[in-house]
Amino acid sequence: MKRLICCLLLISTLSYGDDGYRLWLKYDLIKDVAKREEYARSFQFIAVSNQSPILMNAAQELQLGLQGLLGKSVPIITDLGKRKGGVYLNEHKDFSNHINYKDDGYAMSNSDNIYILANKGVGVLYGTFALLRYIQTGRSLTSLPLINIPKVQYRLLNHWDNTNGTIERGYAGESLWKWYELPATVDPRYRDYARANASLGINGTVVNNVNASARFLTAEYLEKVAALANVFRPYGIRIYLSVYFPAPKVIGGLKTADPLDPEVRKWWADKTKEIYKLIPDFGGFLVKANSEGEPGPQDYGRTHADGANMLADALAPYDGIVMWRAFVYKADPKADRFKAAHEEFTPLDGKFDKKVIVQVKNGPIDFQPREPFSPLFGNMPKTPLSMEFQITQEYTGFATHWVYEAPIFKECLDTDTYVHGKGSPSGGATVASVVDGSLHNYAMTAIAGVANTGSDRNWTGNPMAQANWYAYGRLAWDHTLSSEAIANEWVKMTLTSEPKAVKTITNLMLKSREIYVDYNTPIGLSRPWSGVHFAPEPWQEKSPRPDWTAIYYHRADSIGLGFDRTATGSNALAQYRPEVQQKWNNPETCPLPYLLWFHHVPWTKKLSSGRTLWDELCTRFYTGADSVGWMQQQWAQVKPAVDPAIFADVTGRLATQHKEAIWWRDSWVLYLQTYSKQPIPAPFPKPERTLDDVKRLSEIYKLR
Ligand code: BDP
Repeated sequence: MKRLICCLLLISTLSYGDDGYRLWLKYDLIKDVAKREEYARSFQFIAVSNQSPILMNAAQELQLGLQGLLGKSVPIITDLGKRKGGVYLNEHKDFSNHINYKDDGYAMSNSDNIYILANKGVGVLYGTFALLRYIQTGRSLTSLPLINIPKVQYRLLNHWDNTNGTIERGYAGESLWKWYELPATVDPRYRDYARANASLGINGTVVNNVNASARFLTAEYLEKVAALANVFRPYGIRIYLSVYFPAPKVIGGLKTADPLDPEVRKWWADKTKEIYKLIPDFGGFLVKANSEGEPGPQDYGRTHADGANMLADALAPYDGIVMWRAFVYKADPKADRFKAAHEEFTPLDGKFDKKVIVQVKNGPIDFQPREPFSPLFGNMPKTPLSMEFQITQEYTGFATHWVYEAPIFKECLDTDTYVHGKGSPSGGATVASVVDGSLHNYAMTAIAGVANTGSDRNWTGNPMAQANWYAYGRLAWDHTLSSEAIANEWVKMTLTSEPKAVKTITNLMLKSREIYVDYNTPIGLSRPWSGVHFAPEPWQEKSPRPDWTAIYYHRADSIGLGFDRTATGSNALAQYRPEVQQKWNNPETCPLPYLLWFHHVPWTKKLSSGRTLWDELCTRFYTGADSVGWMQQQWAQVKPAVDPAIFADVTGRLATQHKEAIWWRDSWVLYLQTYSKQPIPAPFPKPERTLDDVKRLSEIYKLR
């Protein structure tokens, strides 16, 4: 009896909160009865124009959503007849006069029925998710968007996943792909992954790491990849593979991987044929070559274009593309890594096959918390360029720190490259206009995000990082959406619809990136030094390569701080248009967020803020770390409005973030002080620990 009471007590105290698995596709019952009834009147049935797998997926998703949101079971019917008061999911190629076929668009209208029209089934699927989003965010169905077309054609996730289940720079568990079980066992989770991506309009996924294993091109692994492709296909998602350039040697037994060697070319052509036999809608290849020790065409005296064009030739009979990465730099102590991609790629403009797109990271270095845009954008008019963003938080605090990334993506996309010069009538040539092809009339357009998903039950480790996957996908579809609108939408769909809490959380999200930059890399500092990229190590000076040390980037000395990239230094600024150079060239007028990216500034120099460099740095480090305390207080206020499990999870992560923000602050301040020789300005207290203390702390993360 006593044992029974104990058991009952235990059960009653266990509360199972939201585990985050459903992401933004939660479909919980709308609490407002009147609103529910109003919506319900529009959903007497779901009619489909055909029963293709993709249309049936759309219909079933809508059925699932309506069941949850409205508590109403809505039948799926295959003949609309003269029925009214329902939804008609209509795929019809004749709409091509109105909706761009190539671009997966859809149209919606609400009259006697709600109509979702598209040329392709996938367009209907996207429209269906948009309709659900309308309901999830409590919007009226009378003003559905008439036509909605994605601005970019290929919208991809890049997974940096390895054969052994690890993920390069992944912080949410193991890989989603269970290679050892595939193809016989197909985890139902793959379908939920596809649903989530389709809900955003993501239409492609590269399943393996850019530091690729040749294993993926073996017959054994291609079968596994094909099993995944089968799950993704009815959600409009094509599969792509990262390839290891010397694969013809490693698994083909050839003596060379020279892209101009006929046998090598034949090997790739045969391999590609084999792939398309298994995966008829295979998307193509992603390649990291001659970068960070990865082999490539330059090993044979050939160019990036020679390598890319060879793969394009192999893909010629099929509807596939080559995404060739521009992330390259060499271990040259005299060079500025900033300049490498521009130097290697601009001479090749116009030399790439029409099936090749060059994939460029948003900044010239490497996914820093804040970077200027890559000078390649705007300087390759004859070569389609695609954007590579990093969603996984390699440099923005792993799965612990709360950093909403939409402002990082937007900042880059909205920057003017000044290709048209100043005050041009076309109103500026933004990075987005390069990426969406409108600036140079690119024949194809693409955008990629390095995924932050993993095997953690909630997909992204930190529940708040789901918003980054979401924001990337929404911006890949439409880069004109604002960070705020996307955050607001995501919060309502994922966390709460209580207006005050929505406002508080949206505000937190919008401020989170700037707060992170302040305590991590303010005023244009960067930190791509080698290692796991977790612990602060601004003192790191030993490495096999100079550009894999910290001192290479910040250049602290007794005079000042920052990398001189003007004509007196590396002159990287010359890679930008004159108008951009003008903005950043003069340390007096260079905006503070970019100052140390381009200038070596004396410690005592007065900045536009009215403070000296040293005082400004300290102010940023201290207010940044303090602001995490503010984030904690703000988050505490939304407790009644969000799920208890998610609330507790984020509360814990914020506590760690606060501790680590102070650690970053102390590390930078104590280290830089050895050069500046300046006191910590009032009113900030001196760090409670010494430089040796913080160094010891960072060493812990290197222990085996
Ligand atoms: C860097 C990562 C490294 C990647 C590389 C890349 O530290 O793990 O392999 O980028 O993008 O940011 O290839």
